[in-house]
Amino acid sequence: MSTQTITTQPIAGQKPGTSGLRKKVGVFQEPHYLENFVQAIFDALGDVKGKTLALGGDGRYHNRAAVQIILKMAAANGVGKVMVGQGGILSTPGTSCVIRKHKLSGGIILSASHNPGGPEGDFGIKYNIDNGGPAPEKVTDAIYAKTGTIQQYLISDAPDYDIDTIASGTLDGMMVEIIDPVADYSELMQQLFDFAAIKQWLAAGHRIRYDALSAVGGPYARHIFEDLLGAPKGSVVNGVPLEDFGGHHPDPNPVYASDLVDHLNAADAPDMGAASDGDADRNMIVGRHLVVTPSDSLAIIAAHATVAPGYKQGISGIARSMPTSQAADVVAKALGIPCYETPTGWKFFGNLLDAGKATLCGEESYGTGSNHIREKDGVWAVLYWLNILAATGKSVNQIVTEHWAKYGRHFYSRHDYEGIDTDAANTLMDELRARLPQLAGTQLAHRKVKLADDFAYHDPVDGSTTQKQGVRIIFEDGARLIYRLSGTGTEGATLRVYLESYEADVARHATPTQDALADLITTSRELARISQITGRTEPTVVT
Ligand code: VG1
Ligand code: CO
Repeated sequence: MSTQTITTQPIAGQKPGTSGLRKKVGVFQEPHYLENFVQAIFDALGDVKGKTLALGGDGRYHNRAAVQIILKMAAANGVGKVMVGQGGILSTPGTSCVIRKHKLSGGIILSASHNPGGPEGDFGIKYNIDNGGPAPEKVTDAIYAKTGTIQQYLISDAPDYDIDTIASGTLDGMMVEIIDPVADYSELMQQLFDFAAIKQWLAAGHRIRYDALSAVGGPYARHIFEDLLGAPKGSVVNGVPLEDFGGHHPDPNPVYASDLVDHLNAADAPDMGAASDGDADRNMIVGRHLVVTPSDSLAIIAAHATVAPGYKQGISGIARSMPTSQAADVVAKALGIPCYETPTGWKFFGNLLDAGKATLCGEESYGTGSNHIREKDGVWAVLYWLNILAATGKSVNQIVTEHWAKYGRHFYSRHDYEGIDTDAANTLMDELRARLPQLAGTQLAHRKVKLADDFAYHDPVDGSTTQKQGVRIIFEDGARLIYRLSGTGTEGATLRVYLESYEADVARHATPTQDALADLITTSRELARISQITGRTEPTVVT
């Protein structure tokens, strides 16, 4: 066995987006494509000699092949040891947990998260640093810079390594440990939540339905909810990770997880429904005839935080991404703790969590998490909700409606215009930005604009600044209209329009969301001239 030095040249477009590099599987299978990016990671990190890394992915098509390539490249680059999830399986939160628990230098996660999989689907790769969290921008920028100058990569000519047997061994001199992907994670969950109370709640006849959408959340959910907590077998559905996710679009929202929503609307509905995405960092919580918005979920968890043993001392602060509704801000104010507003993407929470400024974090895109790891965490969120239900004896609907009655309701919706022409999307954003200076003080429908800007974030911990993170129009009554382009798609551009309005009056809390937001929706389309510029009169996905 020996190290091969392979001559290569830069490949355009290897810039990581909101969460790693995502492309069509076919692109990742092109000669040198994956290898160039992996070598760029090692080069950007500097000295990887003797370091220990975690490696795994969401099990999608090309996961196993990519694990073999990365193992051989790691060996050739002098990495000391790699801990690999059995079968190449590790969820994103699972990897974060392994990195932190074993004090690793970092990890490589193979996932395009909520994007569809299979030979025609998407593949992705991201690097996490030693705190267990996504590489911050200075690291992803350094990796991208290396992809622009790469001339060669190193790879061992060793045969494929057996990644299916839990054991330790070596690959061309590098130590390899194949680990149970679920063990460390489920141990951490048992420290954080009141498993005895949840067990009792389930034993009393309450039922859950967890739809893993044939993605990586399945093995975690089956072990935790069925084996440890005693939910009847079959409570977790689509629990086996499949290379094409069984045709599911592994994005836990009411559109792509409509089957789960239908079950919760049925006569014999379980007490709670839940789903997670491709890499199990997202979650959706569903009550009977009610889908909890992720923004509300963050606020509700914050308001009930101390029911869980791991958080009984209280929370130091909350952080939410800018487009996430202000429901959490209201709870933070009531608790007398700060609420931070960050750009979209979990990497911006890392510093706040490391510094102890925030305990809970959330994004409107079905992402919730805490300082227990440095990623959002689907199964964790579901356990938190179960802990709340078990501790209060209330239903999901009761918890939500009582929360609105106490704090007011933030009506919230996201309208996605997917697969639009990239030039048209850029034109739309540029036009909007150009008009921002004139918008403040003007009237749009019956609302007056209080502030109109392009969100810039100043990290209070490391002092870095991130510009152009989304156009926001904030109205005097607290309503908000936000526009940004997705950084995770692989086809054309996706325009995301985020709509939010506040309603204090309980009598109006039962209004259907799209009705409550109707005037804001009209304003959002007219202001940005969406149909004129993109040719679309309706969004592709409304959540
Ligand atoms: C989307 C979400 C964002 C999330 C990101 C990664 O990004 O909006 O909130 O952090 O996906 O989630 P964008 O740039 O497409 O809006 V995951 O679960 O796909 O890693
Ligand atoms: Co994800």
